[in-house]
Amino acid sequence: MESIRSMASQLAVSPPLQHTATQRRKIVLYNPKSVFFTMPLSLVTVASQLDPSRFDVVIIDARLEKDPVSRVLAELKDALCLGVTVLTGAPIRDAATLSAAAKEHRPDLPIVWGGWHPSMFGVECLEHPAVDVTVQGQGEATFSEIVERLIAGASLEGCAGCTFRQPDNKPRLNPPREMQGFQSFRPHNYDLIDVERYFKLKGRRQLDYISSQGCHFRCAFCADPFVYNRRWEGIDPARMGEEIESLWKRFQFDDLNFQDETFFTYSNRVEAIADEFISRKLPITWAATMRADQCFRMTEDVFAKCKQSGLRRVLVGVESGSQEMMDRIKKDIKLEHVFFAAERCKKFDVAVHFPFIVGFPGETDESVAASLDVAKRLGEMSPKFDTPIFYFRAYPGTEITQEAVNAGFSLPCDLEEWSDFDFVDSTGPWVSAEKYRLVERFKFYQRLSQRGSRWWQRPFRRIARWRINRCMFAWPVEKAVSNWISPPVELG
Ligand code: B12
Ligand code: SF4
Repeated sequence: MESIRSMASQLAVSPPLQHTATQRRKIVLYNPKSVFFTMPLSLVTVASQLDPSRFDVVIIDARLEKDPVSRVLAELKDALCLGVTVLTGAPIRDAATLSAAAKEHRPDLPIVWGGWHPSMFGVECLEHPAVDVTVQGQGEATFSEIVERLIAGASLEGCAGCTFRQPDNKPRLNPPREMQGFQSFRPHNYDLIDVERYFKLKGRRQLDYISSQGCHFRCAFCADPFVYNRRWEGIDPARMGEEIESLWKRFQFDDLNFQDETFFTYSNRVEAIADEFISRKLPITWAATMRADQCFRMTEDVFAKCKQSGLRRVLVGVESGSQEMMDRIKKDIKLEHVFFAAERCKKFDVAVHFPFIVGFPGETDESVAASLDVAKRLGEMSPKFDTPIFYFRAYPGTEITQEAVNAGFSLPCDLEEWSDFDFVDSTGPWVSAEKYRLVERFKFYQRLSQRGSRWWQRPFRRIARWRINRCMFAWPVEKAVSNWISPPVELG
């Protein structure tokens, strides 16, 4: 890939295309390559806000295309602008390459980046010579205004929630846009994506849906408090019931996967949503994210209603098995809440993902050991519980990352370095080789003891359980055998 840095030096901005007021406009939106086949809801939400009687929106998802760049270029001929959604890490590289190709093809085309990375690095993203505008935070209203200004040939000066390149190439940061009630936006238009293709790629008829944005909490490892200012906005249950029923009639999905950061924010809202599903007799299951303290505060009756309405699985972030570490990362959850949630989910036969994070800056061996111990105890409670363990990465926009920077840790300094900053198989500098080995072996034996169902794994399951119980991972011959029979997949 051509160096992003060298391209930055050739920076030149062309004025946006001038269009007549009555012409129907085409907008092209791009979702970079990534792992998993979650539907590109970021683009669907932004695009749904544009009046369909005035705009033709084309969403191109790199995950669905053999040659995404050619596909985008073919759509650009008469487009008003190109919008790209950008997460931190590898998606930046794809977004940068695509944007450079688009600009070369249509030098007059305004290119807008939105999403989590440009929300935190609005000015820095403009170092890429092809990027003209970046959007910070919620994108619906900001993008609509950008589009209207492009049609009018007006400057983006004062357009809240975005940063843009001025004619002299200097970035201009506009004031932030006040977060708007999610309810006030148009319903999400799933006609903009090929829903059946996602079902096929996921291997199940599972619809992704977002019912709220933001979060009231303050976890020090999460960027949400920075991007959404601890605000939360959700769609009303009645509207959700109507929307989801009509989506079900069209797509006949059997599972609904809520992508909300904190779906269970208000217990009365969750109860009303469950009532909607029950009264409409929707034959679906659903999954969502829930904090352990939210489960603790929720009455058993409401939880029972959730189960009755199809609740299949929740994701409950534990993060650490050490209360001291939980307090340091401002999780505002007690370990008792975690076990309370586990007992309740077990009682109602609801599956749980309990993710952990190890390797926070300065984390002690005892704290890591406490996390492994809690992961072990939760894993033993139900075959429907799993406890994935991730390593802390200094994602931008978080308090812990800021503390690490203050203590001398250097973050990537440009887009190219941020493109290499990814979660796959990587740890931060706070995890020693020894700690890494311990955690990886724990993960291997826990997986083997809980889910090792292949013929050659079965005899090893008891040994794996014995090892987990005693935390004895020396001479991992089972791991060597496993790697020999079924070599780990290399991520390309
Ligand atoms: C689905 C999802 C994914 C999917 C990606 C889907 C895709 N687009 O390809 C997958 C599973 C691949 C994924 C992976 C990861 N994810 Co993820 N993911 C999510 C999740 C749960 C939902 C995203 C979504 O659809 N949101 C709904 C839409 C409506 O909200 P939105 O994306 O914020 O979009 C709004 C604005 O950002 C803006 N906007 C967004 N795009 C655009 C584009 C334009 C042109 C404009 C104008 C505006 C705009 O407007 C939108 C509407 O208001 C979010 C949490 C969340 N609820 O947002 C985390 C989240 C985005 N993921 C996150 C993380 C940390 C990860 C992982 C590192 C997790 C891990 N440890 O494995 C990986 C790695 C990502 C990578 N580098 O490849 C972080 C953010 C990281 C970051 N700085 O970029 C989030 C916020 C979770 C969190 N709180 O930590 N993820
Ligand atoms: S980790 Fe979850 S609960 Fe904590 S601030 Fe982020 S979104 Fe909110």
